Amino acid sequence: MRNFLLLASLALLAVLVAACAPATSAPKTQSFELFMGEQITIAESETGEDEEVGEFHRWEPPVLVVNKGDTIVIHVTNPRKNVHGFAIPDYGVNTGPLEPRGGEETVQFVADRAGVFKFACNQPWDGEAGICNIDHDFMVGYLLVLDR
Ligand SMILES: [Cu+2]
Repeated sequence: MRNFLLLASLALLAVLVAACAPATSAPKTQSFELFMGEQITIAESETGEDEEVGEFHRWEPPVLVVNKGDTIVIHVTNPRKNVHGFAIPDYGVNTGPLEPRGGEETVQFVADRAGVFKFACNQPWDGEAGICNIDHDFMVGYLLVLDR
């Protein structure tokens, strides 16, 4: 009886370990909706009134997590008033310029290398031309490609 309980316990433990182990599923297609977000910052002025002191931009969502081997489809939109663009240089992904107020592009690629890959705006700031914004260098995010 004692041996039976021991074997039953070991079998249960094996089932639990298998259930908790990371899934090794087949590569799949993962789709994302990404856009250039904007946050307006308000602060109290010297007169005590609230005033806008800045606008900050970043990609939303700022982090994408996928598995190595997955096909990644990213639909990128630009709802902002200036031109922006999306690029993942390490993967050779680049939308080119996205027109203000609704420019969009879809990129697709296979995440064939694991690691952390930065994505960014590909349109350097030019205030007079209405391209990007002064906080261009902060318009970054990260693609995390998990090894299987
Ligand atoms: Cu930009």
